[in-house]
Amino acid sequence: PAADHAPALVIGSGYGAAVAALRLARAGVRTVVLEMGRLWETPGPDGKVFCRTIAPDHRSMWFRTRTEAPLATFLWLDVVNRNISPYPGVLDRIDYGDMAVYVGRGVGGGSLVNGGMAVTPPRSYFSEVLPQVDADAMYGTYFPRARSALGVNSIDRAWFESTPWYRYSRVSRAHAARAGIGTVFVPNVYDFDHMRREAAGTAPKSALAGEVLYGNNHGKRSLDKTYLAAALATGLVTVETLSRVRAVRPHARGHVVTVERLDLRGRVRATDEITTSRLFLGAGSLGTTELLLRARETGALPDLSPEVGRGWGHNGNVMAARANHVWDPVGARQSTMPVLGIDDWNNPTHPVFAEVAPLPMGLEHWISLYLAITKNPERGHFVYDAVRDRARLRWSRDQNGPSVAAARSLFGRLNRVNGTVYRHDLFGGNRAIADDFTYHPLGGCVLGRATDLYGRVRGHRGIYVVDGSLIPGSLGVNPFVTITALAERNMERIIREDVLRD
Ligand code: FAE
Repeated sequence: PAADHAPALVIGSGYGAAVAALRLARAGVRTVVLEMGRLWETPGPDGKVFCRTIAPDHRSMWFRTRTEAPLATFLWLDVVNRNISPYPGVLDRIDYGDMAVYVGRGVGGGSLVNGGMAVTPPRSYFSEVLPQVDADAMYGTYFPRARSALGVNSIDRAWFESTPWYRYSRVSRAHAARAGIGTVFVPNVYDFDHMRREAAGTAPKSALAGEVLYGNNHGKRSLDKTYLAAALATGLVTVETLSRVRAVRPHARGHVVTVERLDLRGRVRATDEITTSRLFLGAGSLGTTELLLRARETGALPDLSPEVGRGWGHNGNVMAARANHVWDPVGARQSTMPVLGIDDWNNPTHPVFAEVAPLPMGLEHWISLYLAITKNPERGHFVYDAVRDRARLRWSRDQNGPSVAAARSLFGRLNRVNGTVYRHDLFGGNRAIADDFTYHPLGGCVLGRATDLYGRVRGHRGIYVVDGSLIPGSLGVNPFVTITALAERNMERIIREDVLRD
């Protein structure tokens, strides 16, 4: 049964939301977390919580009859996707026409499905993106705090150099070196000690069993194991699952939210209202932006800034794959947790930071796969579709031009120097570069525009944005460490100035 009043209410349970819940609870504030997805802790009939990436079942995707994996085909055959029965699965794909966005659903948000890469952006680019934020404080205090609470660790270099599970990374490193381009090791939240025990056969396999995207059964320090576990341990936090927030409006006690309680078939079994003095929006770039846009456009929160819905970007995400020579195998065995990035970010015309991504198919395929993060100045915006009561993203395919050009510049160089070619059979449509989806939605309620410099929503007191929608569309690296660190910074201030002052 729902509490009808919560001193603090957090919507969503991803990175920003988890930080908010923990810091509020540590300050002694009773906090309710509303998450539309389920709690992922009960094993299914196969004894596992999550299904396998290459054999997806109902647990894989959010209310679908067929999976929609980012790599749809192999040798032009649709061998990857499966028919499934609709269920609140852990991965969602939101289609906006020219751009599709993958997000996590469940207690832990994106941390349940992502690749765990825990990258701190280069300070110079962070300052370019968020010049209003004190970089000394971020790099001295909040990034270290976030990395520590997230359980970030690094792969043992000697093991990396010798294990068959990272041959694919070493191959890409050698190819980049031949083109005169450097690589960097990237930390991860996957427990590398566990991974080594997987390799030794003394621990149950997860990263070494192809698990990623639809959840990891072992090894990964997702938020339910870190921030959210610590928040629940205070005894002051309640998480209500299958609870989707639809609307927010003002109320004598602050604000009231309308929550739809879902059943496992996606039907709304009840609609409740909860009032709160402090409302923290952590529903992610798409979720938070949609809630505020709907509230402004329906007149529920009329004084919200015109900036709500603006400044969205996909962090310049594009994917590409190269076909290597038969004498240069990448390995049938591949760990799903990326540990290497090709770092061409200082390239004056085409900056790229390309994660060397795994393609664990259990057989040798000679493919090098990359998730390239590029510097794309284009921004999209959201409009409210009153008929369907949802936000629509305005983003056209040609806005990917700078990203595709940058990726082509980097991978073209790698291909020329190594005598290799693109693979055209992986993304559908016979394309070498996949530019129609992203894993890194950012912006929509940008810090200092739709909110003040700490995420307080402009126009309505007592509403705060804590997630990736604060970041203006581009970060240059994988975003969750920055989302977490920024939430730490903002929550510290909000608790001191707003919450404890009551
Ligand atoms: P997020 O984690 O998306 O959490 C939002 C939560 O709110 C979700 O649990 C939603 O279900 C919930 N929600 C949304 N709307 C509502 C509503 N109306 N009512 C109730 N609940 C709602 O937000 N980033 C990295 O840094 N490194 C990586 O290696 C990496 N790999 C990725 C791989 C994949 C496949 C994907 C999809 C993403 C990856 N990312 C990675 C991105 C990262 O997961 C993402 O930036 C963060 O999860 C965003 O955090 P937020 O707190 O903004």
